[in-house]
Amino acid sequence: TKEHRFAAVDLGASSGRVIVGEVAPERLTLHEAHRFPNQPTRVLGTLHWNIMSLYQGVLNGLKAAANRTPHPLTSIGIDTWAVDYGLLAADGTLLANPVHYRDPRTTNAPEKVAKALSPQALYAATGIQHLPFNTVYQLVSAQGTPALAAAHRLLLIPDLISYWLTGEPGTELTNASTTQLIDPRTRDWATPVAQALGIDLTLFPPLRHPGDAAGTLRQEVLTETGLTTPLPVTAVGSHDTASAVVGVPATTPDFAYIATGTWSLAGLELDAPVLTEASRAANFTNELGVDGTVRYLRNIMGLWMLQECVRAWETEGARTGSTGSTGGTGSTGSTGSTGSTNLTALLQAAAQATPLRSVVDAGDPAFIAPHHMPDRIADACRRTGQPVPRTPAETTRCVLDSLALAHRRAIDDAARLSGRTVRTVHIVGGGVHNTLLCQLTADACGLPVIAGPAEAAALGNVLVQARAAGAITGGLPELRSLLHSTQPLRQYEPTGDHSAWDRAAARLGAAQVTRAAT
Ligand code: LFR
Repeated sequence: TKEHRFAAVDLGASSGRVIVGEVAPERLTLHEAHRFPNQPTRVLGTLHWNIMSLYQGVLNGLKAAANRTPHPLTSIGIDTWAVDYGLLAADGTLLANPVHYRDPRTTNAPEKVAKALSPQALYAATGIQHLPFNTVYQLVSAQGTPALAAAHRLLLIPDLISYWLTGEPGTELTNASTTQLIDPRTRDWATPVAQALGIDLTLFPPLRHPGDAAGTLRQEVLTETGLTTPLPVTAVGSHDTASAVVGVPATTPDFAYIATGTWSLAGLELDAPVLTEASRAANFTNELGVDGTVRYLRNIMGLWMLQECVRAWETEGARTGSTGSTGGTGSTGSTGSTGSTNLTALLQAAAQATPLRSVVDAGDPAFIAPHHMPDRIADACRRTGQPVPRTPAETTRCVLDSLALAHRRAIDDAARLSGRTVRTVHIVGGGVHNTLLCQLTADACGLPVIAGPAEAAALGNVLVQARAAGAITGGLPELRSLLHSTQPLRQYEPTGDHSAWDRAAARLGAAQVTRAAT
């Protein structure tokens, strides 16, 4: 049988990668062609993505992919984080460097938006959870700026990369849903929302769906990368979380998933949105998925909290001349940090630390912004009358216990609000490497956890391309069963005293304010 090769471009908040997937019926293997750091830069007070450097990383990755194999690639797919965008002039020029969703420019936007449209009406129309950085808030904050005034077109980040590669503009649906400008029932633009907020929907090029053709590589890209034949780009679930959920190796329908990385996205796959007031109050989102599905989930801070702690300890270590209190050097693995902290040693020490000594609300937007993470965690412990962690190991344990607790809460809430039963929890993404987090999640949920694959987003990206090219057939269950039979997975059984998690949750009780309502 014929083997096909697909390049998955997967850009995450801490690194980008180009991964080649080799696909034949019953076979699926991944090779990482190139990985590069994603480092945002603050300029004159605004936090920006280094979009040109990311694009160069994509070109280098495609070149590495072309060199890796004498066999031609069948197509390329692109997925990245959500909500952010570039503005283009009529001639296609990028008018401003895209702003990072962690930039605080949207701080006052929710209040402004609420004056035009109540949070209830906005949720009923879009089903999207309140996150201060949703594209609607970014656009409302940008109103009156020269770049937006001059803009002819808006491209979400994966669509921008795709446009630069092919010259063909489009708006991929799964990611478009994170703008908070899509109606999840019609899976089309929520025109009344845009009108109420003064957002010009004609800025967005027409919608594309995962599996649609999205153009072919421009000659300049072929020259730059050494790729020879005309090569198509295929739209995939261009929101990384959409691709990661395709990459969940579930074999039964009663599963919950946690897509881990910088964020933990925990919830269920549904076939219709839940737009109830209870769902809004619990701040659940209805992002659109591949094949008509809905990603019913809540955003939890994720490994960002640990990455930021490690960054703070390393800065402190550099200042005091020590190598950090965990000592030694080594790989920091999936935290994405490249400093001197030995993450393995830190996680071992955290595993030995007192369980559930203190927990914080890992859904609290107070943890979104960069800097001072250990201090913010200490403050949260103090505010809730819990002991303040004294060492990096204790802080790490606090973060992982808190993430596990938030995973459990999100899965319980999602099941209750959608009337579904959960029997298995799948963890995919970078957090799969964090065995302590996986075990704590199994313990907190009181359910078996199946961990893997770590590169779920790239796999979901490859699978959607492979199906569009006719290399494989079937719906999500068939794609997932291919993952189940080809990818290494690890199962964690729940251990320990389950009631300890109930008591820890109770300590947070009142602190876990209902985000949507505030
Ligand atoms: C994960 C992710 C989340 C989104 C956040 C910001 O990488 O895409 O789904 O809420 O990043 O875009």
